[in-house]
Amino acid sequence: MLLLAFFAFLVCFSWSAAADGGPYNYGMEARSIYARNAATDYITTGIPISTNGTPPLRLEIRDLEKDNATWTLFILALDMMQYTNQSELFSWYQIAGIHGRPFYSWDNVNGPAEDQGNGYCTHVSILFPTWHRPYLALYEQIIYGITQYIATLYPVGSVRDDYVAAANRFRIPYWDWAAVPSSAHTTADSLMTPTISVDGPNGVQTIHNPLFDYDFKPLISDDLPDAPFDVFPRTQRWPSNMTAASVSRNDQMAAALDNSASSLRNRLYNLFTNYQNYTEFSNEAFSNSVYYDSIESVHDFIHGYTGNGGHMTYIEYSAFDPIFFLHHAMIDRCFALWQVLNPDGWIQPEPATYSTFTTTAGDIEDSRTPLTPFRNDSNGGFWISDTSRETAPFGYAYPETVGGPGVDIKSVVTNAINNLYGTTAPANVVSRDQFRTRRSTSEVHNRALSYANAAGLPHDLVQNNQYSEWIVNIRVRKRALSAPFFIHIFLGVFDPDPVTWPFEPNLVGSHSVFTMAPKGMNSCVQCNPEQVISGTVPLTSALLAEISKGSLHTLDSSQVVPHLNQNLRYKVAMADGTEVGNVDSLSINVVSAPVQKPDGELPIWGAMEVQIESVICG
Ligand SMILES: [Cu+2]
Repeated sequence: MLLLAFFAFLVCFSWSAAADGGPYNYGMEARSIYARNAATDYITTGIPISTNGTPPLRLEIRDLEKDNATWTLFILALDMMQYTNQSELFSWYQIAGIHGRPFYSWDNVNGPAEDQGNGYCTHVSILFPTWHRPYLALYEQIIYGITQYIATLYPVGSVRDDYVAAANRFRIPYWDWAAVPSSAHTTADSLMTPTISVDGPNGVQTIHNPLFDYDFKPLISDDLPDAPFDVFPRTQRWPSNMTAASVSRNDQMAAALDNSASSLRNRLYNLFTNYQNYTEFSNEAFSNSVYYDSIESVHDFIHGYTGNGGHMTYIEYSAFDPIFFLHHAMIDRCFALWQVLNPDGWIQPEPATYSTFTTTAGDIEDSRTPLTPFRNDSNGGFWISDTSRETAPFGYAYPETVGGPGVDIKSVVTNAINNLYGTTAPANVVSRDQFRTRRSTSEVHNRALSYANAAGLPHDLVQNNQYSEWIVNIRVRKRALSAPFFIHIFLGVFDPDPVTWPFEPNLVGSHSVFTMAPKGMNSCVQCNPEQVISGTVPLTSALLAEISKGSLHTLDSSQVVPHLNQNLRYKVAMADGTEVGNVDSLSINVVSAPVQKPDGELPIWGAMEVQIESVICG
C-alpha cells in the first residue's frame, strides 16, 4: 500500500515536473474507469436536449471561458481524451484520425480497397459543409460524455450539482477568427499557452494545455509518414524547424492572423452577402462563374495561416491539432448562418473531385450520400446531408441561430453579420458620418479602422446610392505544386524576403492552397490533377486607405485601374518561406461591382465586371 502510494507520488511528480505540464491527476484511476465504461457502439446520436427543448449553445471560445465550471470540464475532457490510449475509438488519436492519416478504418467502416489511401473527409466537394457537421457532432458527443463523468467526481452537494449542471449545458466552442476580437488578438489567448490551470475534482492543478497542442503518445512514424510529421513528437504551428526539436511559434501565427484579420472579415462579409447558391458557397471548385470565393476557400486560409508548415497546413495531418475543431466549429457556424439567409439553398448532385476512404473520385455525390463513418442507427445506416441539414437533430445551436418564440431569426442573423463582420466593411465605411461615430476597442480593430480614418473620405464615393467594390479573383490547380502554398496580394512596396510577407503592412490578403503532402497525393490514383480551385482577396478596404492617404481620389475604374496596374502585385511562396516563380495554371484578375447598402440590411451586389485581366507577379 505504502509502496503504491510512493509510486503514485513518483508518477505525479514526473508529470508536474514536465516543463509543459502533464495530465490532470485525479488521485484515482479516473481515466481507466472512464475508458472501461465508455460506450462501445459509436452511433452519432447528437446530444439529447433537456426538457424545455431549447438546445444549449456552441459559444465563441472566449465566451465559454467566462463560464468557469463548463470551461473547466471542457479542458479536463480534452485532457482525458488526449491521454487515452491511442488504440481506443474515442481517443484523440482515433477521432482526429478519421479526417486524414493514418488512413485506417474507424469503427470498421470500410470502402473500396483502392480508396483507402485517403481519410474520410470530403474536400472540393458539395459535401464539404455537411460531412464536417456529424464529424463535429461525434467529437462533441464524446467530450460531452466525458464532462458528464468528470462532474460526478466532484464532492457530493452543491459543488457537484453545479458541475453536473455545467456538464449538461456544455457544447463545443468555436473560434471566431473573423470578428473584431474581444481580446487583444484574433487568436484566443487560451490556444497559445503551453500550460493551463484548472480547478478539477482533485483541486487546482497546472496541466498541459490540451488546446495548445497534441503530444503523440507515442508518435507512430509509419502512421504519419511524410517528413517532418514522421519526427514531430507533437502538433506544430509555425514550426521553428523541421526536426523533432521544433517548437510552435504561436506568436508568429497570432501576428500573421492579426495582419490579415480585416481581409478575412471582408471575405466572410462578402460571402454572406453575395453568395446565394449552395454549390458556389459550399466548396472551392472553380465553376467558370464570377463567384470565385467559397466557405471552403476561406477555411483553407485558416489552415494555411495556423499551420504555416505545421500540421494544420496539410489536409491529412490537420485534425490532430486541437485548433482544428475550434476552426471547424466556426465553419459549421458560418454554414448555419448562411442557411438561415438561404433556406432553399441545397445540394445539387455532382461527381466527387477526390476520393475519400469510402468514395471514389468521379462517383456522383448528392444529398443522400452516406457521410461515413458516422452511423446514425444500429442497422448500419449513416448520416446523410439531408438528415444533417439542421443542427437541431444533433442537439446544439449557435447564439444567432437558436431562435425562440416570436424571434425573427433572419433579422437576428442579418444584424449579427452586420455587427460582427460588417463594421469595417467598405459598405459601412464609405458612409463617412456613420464611420466617424465608431470607436475602436482593440489593437486589431484599430488597424482595420486606420484604413480609412486618417484623412477622412470624400463624400462622393457613394453615387446614385451605390459605390464600387473591387475584388482580386484567384484560380489555380490545387496540385500545381507538390505541397500547400500561398499566393500573397500586395498593394504598394513590400520586403523582398518571403518570410516577411504574412506580416507586411501592404499585404492586402492571401490565398492559401490546402493540399495533401506528397505521399497522400500520390496514393490517390483517380484524383484529377487538373482540378482548379478558386478564391478571392477583397481590395476595396485597401483602396479606401489609398484614398485617405490622397494617392487615389475615387473608386471609379478611370483612376483605380491605372493605380492597380502600377501598384498591385502578387507573390507565391511555400510554407517554409521559399519563393516560387512561375506557377502553371495560376490566373489572377480584378473585378468590380456596384453595391448598395440599405440601412440595417445586408449589401446588395450588382453584376461583376472584369477590370484587369491579369495581375503582374511582383
Ligand atoms: Cu478543415
